[in-house]
Amino acid sequence: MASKAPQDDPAQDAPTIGEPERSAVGAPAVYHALKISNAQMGAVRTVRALARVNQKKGFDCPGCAWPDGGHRHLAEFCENGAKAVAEEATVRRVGPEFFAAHPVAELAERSDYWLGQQGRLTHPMLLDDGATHYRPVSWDDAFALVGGELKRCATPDEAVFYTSGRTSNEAAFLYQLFARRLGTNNLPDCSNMCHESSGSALTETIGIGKGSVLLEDLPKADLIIVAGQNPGTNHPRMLATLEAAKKNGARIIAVNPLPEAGLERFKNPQTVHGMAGGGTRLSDLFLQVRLGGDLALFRELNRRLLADEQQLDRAFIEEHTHGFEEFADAARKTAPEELAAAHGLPEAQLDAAYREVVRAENVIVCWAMGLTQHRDSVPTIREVVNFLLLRGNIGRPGAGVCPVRGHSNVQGDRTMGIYEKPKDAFLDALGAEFGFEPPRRPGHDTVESIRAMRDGRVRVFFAMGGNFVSATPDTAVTEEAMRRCRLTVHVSTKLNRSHVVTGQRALILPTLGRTDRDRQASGRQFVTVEDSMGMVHSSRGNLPPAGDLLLSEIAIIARLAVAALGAEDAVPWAEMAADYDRIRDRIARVVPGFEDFNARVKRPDGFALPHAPRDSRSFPTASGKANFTPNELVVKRVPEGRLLLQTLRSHDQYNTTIYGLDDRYRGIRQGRRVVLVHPEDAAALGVADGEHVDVVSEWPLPDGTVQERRAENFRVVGYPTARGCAAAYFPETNVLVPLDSTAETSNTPTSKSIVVRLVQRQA
Ligand SMILES: Nc1nc2c(c(=O)[nH]1)N[C@H]1C(S)=C(S)[C@@H](COP(=O)(O)OP(=O)(O)OC[C@H]3O[C@@H](n4cnc5c(=O)[nH]c(N)nc54)[C@H](O)[C@@H]3O)O[C@H]1N2
Ligand SMILES: Nc1nc2c(c(=O)[nH]1)N[C@H]1C(S)=C(S)[C@@H](COP(=O)(O)OP(=O)(O)OC[C@H]3O[C@@H](n4cnc5c(=O)[nH]c(N)nc54)[C@H](O)[C@@H]3O)O[C@H]1N2
Ligand SMILES: [Mo]
Repeated sequence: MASKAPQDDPAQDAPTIGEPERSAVGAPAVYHALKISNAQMGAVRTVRALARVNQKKGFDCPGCAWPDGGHRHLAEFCENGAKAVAEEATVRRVGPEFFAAHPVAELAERSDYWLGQQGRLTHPMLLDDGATHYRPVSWDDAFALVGGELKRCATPDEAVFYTSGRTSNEAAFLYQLFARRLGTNNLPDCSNMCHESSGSALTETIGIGKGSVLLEDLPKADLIIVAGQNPGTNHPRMLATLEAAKKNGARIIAVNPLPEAGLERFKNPQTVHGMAGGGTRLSDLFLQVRLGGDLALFRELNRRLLADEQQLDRAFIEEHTHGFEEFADAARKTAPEELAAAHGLPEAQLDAAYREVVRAENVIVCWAMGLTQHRDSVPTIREVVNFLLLRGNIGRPGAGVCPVRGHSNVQGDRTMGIYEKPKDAFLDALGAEFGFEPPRRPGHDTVESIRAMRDGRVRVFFAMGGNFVSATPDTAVTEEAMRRCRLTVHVSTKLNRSHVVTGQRALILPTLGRTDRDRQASGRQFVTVEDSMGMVHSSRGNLPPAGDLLLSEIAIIARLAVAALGAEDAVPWAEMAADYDRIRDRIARVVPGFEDFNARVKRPDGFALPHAPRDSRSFPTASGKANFTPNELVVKRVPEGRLLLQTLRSHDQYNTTIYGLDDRYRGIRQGRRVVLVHPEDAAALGVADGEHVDVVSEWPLPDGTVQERRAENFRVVGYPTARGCAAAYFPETNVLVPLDSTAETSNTPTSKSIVVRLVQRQA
């Protein structure tokens, strides 16, 4: 299967390579952000928009899910948050003239970068059966069309309803209600490709799939381990928190195959010292682990702790945990040599890491995609929990699990019921509130949805945000799956690839973003979001909407529901859409922790959702205690002449949204088709820095044959990554990830461990 990657940006093929940087943020970062913002918004709008990011009366930053802590002051924005705002608040527009000028076949040849640069969507657009161009359509006709197609489905399970993680709590609640009112739990979301492994592992071990620390815990920690995360690019505001923790005496260990600049040193743009001086050194120890080696690393630490009885918190283990003996047996039995084959770390570094662990009273482990997107991600995160439980590091100040979420409301969407496997208690409450019997059959997650579309079992694909075609694995298979649908519908702010790889008919429904003012029948509205630490607060857009025709996500769902279910439906859709307080009244009665929602969310800093392990060291698991788990270690064997490839983000992108072509901290400019390889691996493979290669992934099939996938024309960059491990950007490399290559239990695509070989291109 050859990838036909859009090659319309000549710059994409001409990367220039310099030295990677040794620190993150500081003056150049602010300058870079303002440059992008001014180009997109103009100076006046830039100041107006950025002045309201994360302010008490402003909007929640559409960047990441890191909390903002309440002490927000005017100049506090981060570079990548500013880019996210500029991308949405741009003054460029994509209207009917644009679609008249560009046939869909031409747009399909464009890159996500080009498509995103065109501006905000302004009109509902329809691509009719056999048509070459999108044409404008009225909202009423659009809703009638979707309603009609949904009625044509033989069962409600022939439709899927995808969500990306920017959707507000109120819109998410209404959206899942609509899907379930129709009769399906087919609610895949971006979380299936993101922190699903964290949710699976944490639910099983501590009884709740969310992190157990609050922002105020980080400065109280003695040791913070940051594993599989690149906060300098993806959660820049976290660096200020780490800096504060450091000032309070915390030690930091970075666990990563790449030496990421943001984890080395931080120059805080908000302080004189940060702007002018050398900044703060962050990591005290850098463990350059192999891809997928974290289970082995934490197992090694656990083995050492178990051999050192005085290091264990016996009182906590006795009172609060279950399964200790079985876990301890398994851990004691694993041979250090076997572990070393997986993590690849020298003995001296393991000794240093162990010393940091035992001298710390309170330990927090933070992680992101480096831990969640491997085949053994769930056992890996369970092993992290074992590590914390051994010393009682859950449920006390300054300690705990800290999965760092991606999209700004991805955690809230799940809390609101965007989940293909809802709990009975949630469905019971939802059904009782609205007087109907919700479906109980589990629905499709993201990977299952693709299979179902591919096999003709799903005929209508509906997306609330996101860019399904570019975010999912196995691009060729996913594109074919989309094409097999009768109707594909996208509620979107910006043009992307999912709009141009379509079903028989396709709709683009333009919507308000975070920054846009939202006015409904009862007046000006606000929405709410939940950050990575379970804090709920309001978000209020302040810019004039990108066009007169835009509807809010909530209005779109409500009007669609009336078209599909009839005006007599038992759910008062129109009333809820007219005044979002009425949606919050319902959420308050259905979702635990949201009692008195409307009153509490008006507090300036919002409120914290309950978290039993954090609040009271009680663990709502099957055993009623925190569960130790005996995890099997499977060392990933990479055949001779092959590398393990991770697919990751550059500094100038937000998932599939490409802001620019630089990855400044890694020293790469004006190009994205690069593959980072250790110089000695490159030499051993007979390829040279600067040479162009095809990256070919190899996936063994049950019948003994090997399936190949190819991503063409990548420049080899010699880079100090861990030996045997390569790195390249997604979405260009999604073609390489086989649909069936997913994590155990969580079914997350293995975007961070793909076996590849590099094939030289003929000059
Ligand atoms: N500016 C910006 N911000 C973002 C995003 C964005 O695209 N741009 N995306 C948002 C989203 S949805 C998410 S989920 C987060 C993603 O945030 P991250 O998880 O930081 O994103 P990635 O770029 O995938 O980086 C993965 C990191 O893990 C390391 N890693 C890879 N494999 C392993 C491994 O096996 N072990 C260890 N220990 N480390 C490993 C990589 O070298 C890299 O440093 O960021 C969010 N914030
Ligand atoms: N190979 C590989 N694949 C990956 C990953 C990886 O590391 N490697 N990471 C995975 C991860 S962690 C994630 S979260 C997914 C991301 O998957 P998605 O969430 O599906 O993708 P995004 O690129 O974030 O979606 C961008 C689009 O969302 C729309 N949008 C933006 N804001 C709004 C809004 O307010 N409302 C609406 N309705 N639309 C809006 C815009 O049209 C924009 O084009 O990708 C996954 N895919
Ligand atoms: Mo994500």
